[in-house]
Amino acid sequence: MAYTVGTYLAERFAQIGLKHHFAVAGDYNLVLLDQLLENKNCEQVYCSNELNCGFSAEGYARANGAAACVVTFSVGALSALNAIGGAYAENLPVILVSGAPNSNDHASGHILHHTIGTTDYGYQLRIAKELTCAAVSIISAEDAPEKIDHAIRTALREKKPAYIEIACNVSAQPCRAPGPISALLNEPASDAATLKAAVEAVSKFIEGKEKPVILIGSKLRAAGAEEAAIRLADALGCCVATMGAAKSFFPEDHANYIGTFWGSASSPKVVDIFNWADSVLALGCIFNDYSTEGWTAWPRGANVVIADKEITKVGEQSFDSIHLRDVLDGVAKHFAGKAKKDATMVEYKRIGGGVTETVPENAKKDDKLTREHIQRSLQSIVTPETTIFGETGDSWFNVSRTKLPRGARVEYEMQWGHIGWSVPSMFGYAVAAPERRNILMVGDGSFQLTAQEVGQMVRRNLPVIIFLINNAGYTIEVEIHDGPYNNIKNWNYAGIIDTFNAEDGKGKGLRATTIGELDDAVKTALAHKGGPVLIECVIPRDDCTSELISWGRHVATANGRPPAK
Ligand code: TPU
Ligand code: MG
Repeated sequence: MAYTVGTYLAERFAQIGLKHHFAVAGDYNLVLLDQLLENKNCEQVYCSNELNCGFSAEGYARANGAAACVVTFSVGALSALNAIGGAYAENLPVILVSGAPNSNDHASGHILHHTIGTTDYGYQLRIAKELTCAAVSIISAEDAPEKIDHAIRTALREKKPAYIEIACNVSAQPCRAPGPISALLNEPASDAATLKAAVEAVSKFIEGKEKPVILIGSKLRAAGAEEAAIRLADALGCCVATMGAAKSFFPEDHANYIGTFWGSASSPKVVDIFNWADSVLALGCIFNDYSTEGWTAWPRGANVVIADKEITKVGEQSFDSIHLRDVLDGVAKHFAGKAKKDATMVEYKRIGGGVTETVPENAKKDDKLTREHIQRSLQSIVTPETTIFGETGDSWFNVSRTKLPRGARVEYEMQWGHIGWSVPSMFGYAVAAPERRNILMVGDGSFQLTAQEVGQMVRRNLPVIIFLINNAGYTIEVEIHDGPYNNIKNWNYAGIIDTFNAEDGKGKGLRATTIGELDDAVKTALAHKGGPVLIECVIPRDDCTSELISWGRHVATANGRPPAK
């Protein structure tokens, strides 16, 4: 079989397990898109714009482990690069492919359309280099295989995005055939001597402590260490909490799980236990201003072990080139059969942790809808097959409060925090995993950025349930710092689905202003076959979680620190 640069790329996509790639057409990538269409194992999925295309791929990578998106030069790619920055922040291997100027036009002095009107076409590659772990430009078929392989291999190893641009006249050029895919998937093993030293150091650290706790961070999945973290928790028997962004990265029904650690937004009793503990094992954690609640809830210092994807830091020592899962398994093995380090768990129970108070709701059908009732409704439909996407805003905290059975997943984008991320990312996730009960919780302000991708859910008949919280503005910003810029134009959100449906769509838009209307809407959504159901939930602007209010105050204080003298 004769390969071209484009069919080579498609073959590599299929080999790494991509059943789909996302695309927006433009004349710099049309021939490339033709080449990609030749491969029947990797379907082309279209998006409404390139920002959404990047986020769709980002969401696909959350479900599938990796993803790709294909856009046109500059006008497309510069929009997609925002989502690629997000994939970098969120540790997701997304391959951004951009069509590029004809190879004869590079360094020719010609001025081309879709460019900034100068004659240097290297700017996009230079920008991409800052936002990816590998960025290559292909202007001849001769070296296309090694450049494509380098970009994909690096992305998969580092769990970061990569960038490939292909001159528009090169994508259909004959190209050598791809070799075995193992060359791209093989990961170097942990350095044996370093691993042994790290396991000894961490084990000795824990032996010297009475009251350790485990804190799970959002890099745990990228490190491939979710299962190993469970084995460590089983071996130690201590309390385990997840950071805000890492919800569902540790099973919530595990006997040692105590909830979210997030300053004043923590689950009940979690801060008490962290204050009482004498040490923290921080696994794949990201400590930023938001996750530490304005630097006030930040475990650090000599009593904290920082264990990341490939580096573990204990006291004065640092160990590199070792996989986190190997470190955790080594430490778990060390403690197997020994007395449990479960003092924090005993204390947690002693102070009444883990006792869930179910406060009965005494609302009536005709009562005005409340945030609380929306959260209860969400909780009532979470199954082990459910994935919830929680957008920036009070959706973070509503989703955070939701209890998850084993198997249920939550997706957040807290490091990048781009409002509007969740709509296209949920679309991409649902393309990869349509069999799951996919639920999106998104605020009105966020929705206005990327609403178009609901149209793509309609186009592909994807059964996504969308809770659209219409609270008349940017409530999260109101809690941090208010002003007229936090007001938004109201939309008929439920009505928008008719626009997306046009003559052939099967989406449904519903509006709930009372408790009874929401209950009916949720029933309708569960019974709906094919296509998304958007439930516009109308609540007052100030009806938000207490977590948002207290967290917002801390963040405002951190933002407002005067410049150091
Ligand atoms: O629950 P609620 O009302 O806070 O959510 P909603 O309505 O989605 O409002 C979100 C408000 C918000 C803004 C404007 N959250 N963060 N921002 C700042 C921001 C601006 N632009 C982007 C791309 N991302 C942001 N996070
Ligand atoms: Mg809002």
